Amino acid sequence: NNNRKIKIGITCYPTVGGSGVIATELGMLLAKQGHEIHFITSSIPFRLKDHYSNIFFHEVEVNHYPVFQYPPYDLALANKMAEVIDNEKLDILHVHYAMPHAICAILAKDMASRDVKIVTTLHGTDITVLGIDKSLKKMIRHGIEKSDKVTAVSHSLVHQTKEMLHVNKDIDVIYNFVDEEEYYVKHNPSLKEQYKISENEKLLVHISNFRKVKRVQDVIHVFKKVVDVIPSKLMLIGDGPEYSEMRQLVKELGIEQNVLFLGKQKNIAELLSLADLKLLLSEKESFGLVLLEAMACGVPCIGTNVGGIPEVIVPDENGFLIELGDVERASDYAINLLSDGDKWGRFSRHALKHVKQHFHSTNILQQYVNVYHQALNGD
Ligand code: GMT
Repeated sequence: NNNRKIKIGITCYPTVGGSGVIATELGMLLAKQGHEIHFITSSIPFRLKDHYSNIFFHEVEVNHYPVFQYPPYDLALANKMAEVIDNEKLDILHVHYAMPHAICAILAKDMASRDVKIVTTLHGTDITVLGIDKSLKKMIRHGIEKSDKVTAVSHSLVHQTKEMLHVNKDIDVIYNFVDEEEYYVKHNPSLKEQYKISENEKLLVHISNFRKVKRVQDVIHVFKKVVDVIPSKLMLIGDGPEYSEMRQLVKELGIEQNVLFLGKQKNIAELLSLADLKLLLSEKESFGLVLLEAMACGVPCIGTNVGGIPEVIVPDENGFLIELGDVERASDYAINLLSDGDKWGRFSRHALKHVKQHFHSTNILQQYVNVYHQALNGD
């Protein structure tokens, strides 16, 4: 019966990051449809808002014993999962990341007395980073093969997973989505004033966790070329390992007055709505959720022709693709678009339409529910 309400356990890394966002948003959408959601995580997912009587949170507590060199998070998680499976009579355990979460789920299923079905969603980092690590390859493959259903956030990630790990498992592509109630064009002119962005200036934006793979330095170099020609500002949102280096680079390039480092921020939609262009120039990116967030706020994007980015950006329609590191071309595209108001308007409208057509939360939610039913029916 495909209308029955399902009891779903969800495990993700609940801190900032695309996979945590998707897992949490999905949990909330499922709850709105009447399914019962049990988050099993180390802390309350950061995007979790409001109160729902059918969303529960089970905290994984990791004790630090002097005998162990490392706190056994994975085992504590598996134990908690097994408890929740039995106590709450879960039908599905939906884990985000094969490593370690699918492995924990398999162990939990072994320990529990109910035949819970495991659905694993691959987001990239575990495959493209950990998959290279020989000591983990076998385990990631095991996590995928022993899951009842596996999904990935882009076709590119499916290819990469199959190539790197030699798995035969069917992997369904289910794209990411944004919460339409949160991400839409939000006008707040006073914000521009607060950030001292004047009316004649264009605003470029980049959002990431400032890991090396995000190549924030390329974003800054592109901006340097743009600001030489067009009055503009660059807003950098997020924080991470490369943050200080990037501040230094901005100083060296003499563009401190034009680059705003905001650190981590909430209400991203309001900030995105101020922007004229979004840059994501990563060397690895299995999807690029921030691109969707930008497009949902009517912002055209320039991205690298890497991973899943070409599945999100349609070149010459809602943005442009460049080869990795091609700062020259990216700045040419940026200057061209920012100096042609009509073209920019077309791109912006296409961006809004594109998100609605291909990444609408209602569609994506239905695809996940179908996968749950397939898992339950043994398809
Ligand atoms: O990109 C990150 O550093 C965070 C990472 C995560 O695990 O949250 O993001 C991955 O999952 C997102 C949601 O599916 C995708 O939008 C990102 O492209 C993906 N990151 C990488 O592949 C590097």
